[in-house]
Amino acid sequence: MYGTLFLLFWLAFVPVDAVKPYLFKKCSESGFCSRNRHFAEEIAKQGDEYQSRYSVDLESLKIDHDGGHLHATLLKMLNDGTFVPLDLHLTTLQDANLRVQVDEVHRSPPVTHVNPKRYNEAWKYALQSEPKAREFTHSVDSEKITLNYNDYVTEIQLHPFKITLLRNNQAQLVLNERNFFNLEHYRTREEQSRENSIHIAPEESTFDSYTDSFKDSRDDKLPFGPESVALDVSFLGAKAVYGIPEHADSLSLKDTSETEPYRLYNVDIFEYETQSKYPMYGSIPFMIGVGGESSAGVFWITGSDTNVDIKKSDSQVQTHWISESGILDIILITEDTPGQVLQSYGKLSGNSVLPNLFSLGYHQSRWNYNDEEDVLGVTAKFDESLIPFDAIWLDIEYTDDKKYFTWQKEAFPDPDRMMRKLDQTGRTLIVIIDPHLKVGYEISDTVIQKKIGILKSDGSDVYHGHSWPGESVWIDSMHPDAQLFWDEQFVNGSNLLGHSTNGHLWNDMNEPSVFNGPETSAPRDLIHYGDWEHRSVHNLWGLTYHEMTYESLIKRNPNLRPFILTRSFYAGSQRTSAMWTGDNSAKWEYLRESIPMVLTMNTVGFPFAGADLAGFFGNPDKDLQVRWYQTGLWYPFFRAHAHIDSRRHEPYVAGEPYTSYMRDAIKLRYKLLPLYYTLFQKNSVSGTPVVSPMAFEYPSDSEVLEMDNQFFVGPLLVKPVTSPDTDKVSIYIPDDKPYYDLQNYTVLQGKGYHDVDAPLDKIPVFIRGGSILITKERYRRSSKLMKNDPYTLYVAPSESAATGELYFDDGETFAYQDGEFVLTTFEFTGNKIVSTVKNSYDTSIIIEKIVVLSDKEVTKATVEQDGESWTAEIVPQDHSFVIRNPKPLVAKSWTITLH
Ligand code: NBV
Repeated sequence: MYGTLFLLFWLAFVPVDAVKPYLFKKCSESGFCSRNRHFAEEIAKQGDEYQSRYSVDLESLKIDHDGGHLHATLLKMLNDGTFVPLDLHLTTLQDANLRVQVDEVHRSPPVTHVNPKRYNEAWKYALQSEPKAREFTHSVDSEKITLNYNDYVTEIQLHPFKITLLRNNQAQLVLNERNFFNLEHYRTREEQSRENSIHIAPEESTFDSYTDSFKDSRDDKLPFGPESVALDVSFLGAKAVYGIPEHADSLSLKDTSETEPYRLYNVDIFEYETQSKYPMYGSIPFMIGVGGESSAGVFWITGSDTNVDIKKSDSQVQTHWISESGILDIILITEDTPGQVLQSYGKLSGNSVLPNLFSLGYHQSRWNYNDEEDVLGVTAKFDESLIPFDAIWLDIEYTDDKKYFTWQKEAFPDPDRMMRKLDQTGRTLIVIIDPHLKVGYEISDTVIQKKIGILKSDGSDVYHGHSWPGESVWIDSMHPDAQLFWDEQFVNGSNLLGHSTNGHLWNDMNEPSVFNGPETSAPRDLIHYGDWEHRSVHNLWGLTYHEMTYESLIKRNPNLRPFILTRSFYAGSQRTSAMWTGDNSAKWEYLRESIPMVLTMNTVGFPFAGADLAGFFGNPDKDLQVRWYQTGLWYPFFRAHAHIDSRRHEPYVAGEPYTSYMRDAIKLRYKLLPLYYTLFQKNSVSGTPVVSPMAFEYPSDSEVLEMDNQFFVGPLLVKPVTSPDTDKVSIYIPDDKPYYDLQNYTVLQGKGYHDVDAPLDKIPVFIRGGSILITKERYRRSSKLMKNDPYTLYVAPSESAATGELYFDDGETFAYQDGEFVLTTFEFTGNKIVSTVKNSYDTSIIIEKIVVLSDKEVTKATVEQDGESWTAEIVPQDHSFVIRNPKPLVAKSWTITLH
């Protein structure tokens, strides 16, 4: 009786809006994860007594010094003393340190329709091109092989197999230090289950090797049985590790000794929780370790389900990477700073595409704007309320019965006309196209008939499952013919975007989300182009889908930078898309969580990230909404979006004073567009974050390593307010420079914590002394209309000096690749401001105002440009003075002298 009462009580009070844990595998319910954790535990128990089964066969060594390659046989000893040979391949890299690959040499499962090889193509998606090798010299003794190249030394210990990477004679990374390396070689079920089988070591488990006992994946055929690959990597000297999105957790990754590992498996996680290690929509298997004087990166290149365990101690961070299938393919980077590690990562995986400028403005979305009138009505309301915005979004309901590439004719009789009208105020339309294609219309018919969909596990036919439209098939974006078919749907004049140039794309549900599939995704034994099992490409498939859309849009209009938002992503997604953190809730904890999530994306080379403002599920109260706009304006991707059941809450709906506070936040973003664009350009060439964690700016300050509620945007230090009823925040100043309040120019100075006032209308943001901030200040309805607007500079000196940088171009084409851009630096030296143009093109944009944050007495400014000179007026203000209308052309060098 008490039991029943308890159950009723529980049912009544457990929130219904929580993730459904039973849908997702825990490590203990996942064969490969549980087997490898077990293996690690058994080995750890044996300590020094443990005899590793892996050793390098010196006889097999093949070295190509000049080419930068080393091959050797890595022997895996079975119970009877015989060996399974594995191919160990090391490449010393130009843009990083080392690549290590391990594959099975003889793998001969019975011939079926499934590709028998271990999947070895993940790098083709994760990397922008094959990494360049660099030459090395080597020496060998009876215990180890040593490779020398530049400042690097790699030691390969023969038995037990272990690799140590040293830089400047300091060991930074160690592979297999704990002997957790495990590559489950091919063996039949029969061979494995024989009594005293030679294939299963005493320290191994056989749990779910040939079947999957997890309720929703019982049909998984697991044609190759156990095929996991796992390795431990120690970050010596590291105090914190970052990366491996996507998780709704802290920026600094936590120790997992007593919890679930961090799981990387792209899933449609309904109503996700905060501070959790659950898998989410995307995955980037890249981690950076930071500590003291050095930083290191580990890039674990695989497309399959992956779990990462983390163990922290005072002297190091130990990690254990466990993947379901594929070869071992890992790239290691060792540098001084996390910024340099990211730079190397960017050279490998590619940097972010330089965004179309409009996409850095504010986006207004909801599920759904109902028809043309609604779209244009919302646009007009923004204009009436003097709130700028750049893009309006259409979710799945714009289609005819969720058949993508069609329009609901009554609601949207003439999409081309609607886009033309939007274009009149410089606005863009973004429409959703999901990969599930409703069965029974020409698009899905063609996919089925051409067999360019994801195939059933027996390979016979296109797989059918359930999603929003009901029964659906999934286009297989790994298939080259799928690309050709997709191109046709986007061709100029086709049904979706007509002839418009202001239509862009949103790719959702590309994990892929399959309502009736295991863990809300595709069964792992489905088949993709190349006869690869879905199991091995799962995490990278979402990338292939949005890349296919990108290619089609480029073909449609080769000189327009496409904008694509993707929900699922993989390493490399940054090259063609933006991402957002999926279906959050209108609650304070999700506002707080959005910051570490967006920062994490910036630590793995994918800065174009944002979270739905002000929460997807539910209705935000007005304070939360205002605080979310004041936080969201800093996300590289700044979009409001809402669930179909939520009330309308566009910023003009709230009323005063809330609407004004949100308007101020949005206008601040528009004012800062030159900064965001310059930061994106920097990122696109050097991989530096757009929104940068404190730990990346001050890696040797142990105070900031765990900090994920304040950050830098270029020279701006931001501390958003993320709790209700707050009118003060404590901000950490990381150095001795002056920090100028952007609103009133008062100064905070002194390393340490400072309390600052933060009533509801206040956004705590400070310019770091020593910087020049470049802005545009005129109100326009959209970024496109700001194109020729003049600039305003804020000079924030530290010890009478400051510098700044500005990049701009036409904002939408690829002409910048042919040199059509302006890149200029600014330098303030106490009584002069000098602009030095590094690259230029013909434009008449000027500087209309310079605010110098200094109490110095100045009466006159002389401007010199192109051999001419003129004077500009000085207007003194509180804590500053203004140089009014100096009017130099921004695209040519100039000097202003202060008297
Ligand atoms: O397309 C509808 C939604 C979309 O609004 C949201 O942003 C996506 O994350 N979509 C998910 C599918 C249904 C969510 C409950």
